[in-house]
Amino acid sequence: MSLDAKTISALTDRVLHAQDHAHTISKLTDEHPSMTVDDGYAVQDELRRRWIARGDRPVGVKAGLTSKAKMQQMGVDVPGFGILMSSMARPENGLIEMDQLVHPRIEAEIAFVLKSELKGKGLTIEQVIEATDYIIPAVEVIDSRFEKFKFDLVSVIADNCSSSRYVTGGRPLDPRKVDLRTIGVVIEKNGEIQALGASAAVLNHPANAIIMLADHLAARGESLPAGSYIMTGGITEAIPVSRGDNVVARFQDMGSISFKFV
Ligand code: OOG
Ligand code: MG
Repeated sequence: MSLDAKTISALTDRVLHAQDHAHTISKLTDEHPSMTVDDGYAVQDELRRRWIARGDRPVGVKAGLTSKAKMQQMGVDVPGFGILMSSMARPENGLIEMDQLVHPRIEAEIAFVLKSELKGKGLTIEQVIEATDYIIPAVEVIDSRFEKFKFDLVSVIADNCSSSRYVTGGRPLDPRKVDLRTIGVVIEKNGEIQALGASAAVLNHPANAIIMLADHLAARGESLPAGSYIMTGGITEAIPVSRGDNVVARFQDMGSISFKFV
């Protein structure tokens, strides 16, 4: 780490204010070029403390920048991780309020729900599947607090990897009964196809995102407890949305998720 606790706290104030009031800020590395990835996660830790202090509840975690399409779109070639709180969840078929957001984009992702703890470095795909209760479709609404949705790895980590809203839905599946590499997904906006892909786009197998996440947590003395909800990252590039847009994400054999931006 390169920043002291006082600076981490001041940066957390700045990011939290931008998240709460839907405004942009400049990249944190513009002012703190020596800021490290660990400093970025220290800001996330402080965000989580503040959220819990005001009554919010951690639900799980997300991996992001796990597909080539996403890495190329954002110009960052290393995955990052973020915290998912209960206040970020929105119901299927619901409305997402645009005036709480800056410049949102949507991503179709495979989510995992764990039935037992995953802990330690170098887990295998088999161990991840063994610990998984079910997989379920998810659509993440990301919303960078950085101007023009442009950032570097350190800054985006400090902004909790652009986490903003997420919608879970469709039908859960037993991960032992499907090929997790070939789940097809189609994203539609107002009835028109915007992007399509298959789940292997995420690190060849979405369970690899969870292996990387467990590695990251193990290095910090943390783990993924039973019951964790984990989003494994956008399969395709993220799609920008505007007020009035109707979104549908269709997942092969897992149903669809729809909602509207108002
Ligand atoms: C960072 C978050 C990326 C994903 O699924 O790849 C992400 C961003 O692109 O703003 O959530
Ligand atoms: Mg995502």
